[in-house]
Amino acid sequence: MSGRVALITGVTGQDGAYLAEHLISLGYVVHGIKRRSSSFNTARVDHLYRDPHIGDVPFLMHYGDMTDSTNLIRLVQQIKPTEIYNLAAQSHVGVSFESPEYTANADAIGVLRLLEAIRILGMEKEARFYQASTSELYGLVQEIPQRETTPFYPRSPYGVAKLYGYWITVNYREAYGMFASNGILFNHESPIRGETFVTRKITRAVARIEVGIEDTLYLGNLEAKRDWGHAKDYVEGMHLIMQADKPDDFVLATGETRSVREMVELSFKEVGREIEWRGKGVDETGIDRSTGKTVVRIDPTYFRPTEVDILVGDASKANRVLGWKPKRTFGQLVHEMVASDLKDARRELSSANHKV
Ligand code: NDP
Ligand code: GDR
Repeated sequence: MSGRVALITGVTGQDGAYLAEHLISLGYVVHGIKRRSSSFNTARVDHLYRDPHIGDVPFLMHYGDMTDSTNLIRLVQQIKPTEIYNLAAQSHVGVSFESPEYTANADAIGVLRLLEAIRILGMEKEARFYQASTSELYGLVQEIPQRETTPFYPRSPYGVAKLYGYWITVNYREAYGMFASNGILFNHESPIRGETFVTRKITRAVARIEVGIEDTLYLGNLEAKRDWGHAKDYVEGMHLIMQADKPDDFVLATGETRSVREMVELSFKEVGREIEWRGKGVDETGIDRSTGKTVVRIDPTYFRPTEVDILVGDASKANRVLGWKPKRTFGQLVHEMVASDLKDARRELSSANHKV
């Protein structure tokens, strides 16, 4: 279908990159907002880029920032998107305890800025709006599994900022009749997941230990449980949320939960290593059975002042209304992530050997 123009904030992130790819494959023209940086920050979307000087291209990028209202207004005015996906955020829960004010500015007020841009330009009926809401809204356990009706109890500055983003999206839908929807997405991962989120941190360390670049993986809370899905499945869900007959809020999740400890064990298993746990608390270690070497240690700096113990989502509403369900299994996800990190680690090792 022609005439479909998407604007994605946070296009340089994991979800932004997969979503841009998905929308381009569906025939959209995709505009992405990237932040100015002193070094390159577009690695995840470079393969989508074509030189606009050579004619019409389906993917364009613009400088912008969620903390800059005038910039957002100007971009929405220029691009005239039919669908806006607001994925930009300071998305690291741990970092939000270090930078709570910035997190609130980008993740809470940033949502308001974008909604106001649509309203100021009188585009309430032209542009659909998607807000990247999160299972972190549930925080302290109120109900298992968590669904759209489960009460929120965020446990971090990130979660609290996202709570504002969720409700201001609902409010603009009710107050101004906008097509504004929340996707309440549970954790989703992939080979291009940021290196400091726990799944990628684990698969990357496993690969680097396997090829001999590193010897120890340092982690925080091993007992936290998460509902981990594959990011590619979730960006398809985002698009379906925007094609629904009416705006609404949807949980996207797999319905399965696993601990960080299980994630560690499974990832090492991918390279043929079995982990045995010894000690307790911060003295706990993970030993590689075949070599007797310590490969996992606890570092208290990775513990959070307030933790979310367990997340497991019920996505039956998304399945019923949108026909969405995840296609990829957790086992496939871990396999894909370890394989990709092994490739990177081997490449790094061989380029280091060439330099010697
Ligand atoms: P990433 O951290 O990979 O990407 C975040 C994106 O936002 C990056 O493009 C980043 O730019 C950009 N960004 C950050 N701050 C600003 C700012 N002030 N102005 C403009 N852009 C900014 O996150 P994900 O792709 O994993 O997640 C996408 C969204 O979904 C986020 O809002 C996240 O909070 C939310 N979410 C994610 C889940 C997950 O499991 N992945 C689950 C539920 C919700 P740069 O590349 O320059 O850093
Ligand atoms: P999360 O993801 O906080 O769920 O937020 P993350 O992978 O950071 O943490 C998951 C769990 O692992 C525990 N953990 C560690 N986490 C990190 N990052 N590093 C460690 O060394 C470590 N050790 C243990 C954490 O304490 C936590 O319990 C992600 C983000 O993508 C959010 O933007 C998104 O909204 C939610 O998922 C759903």
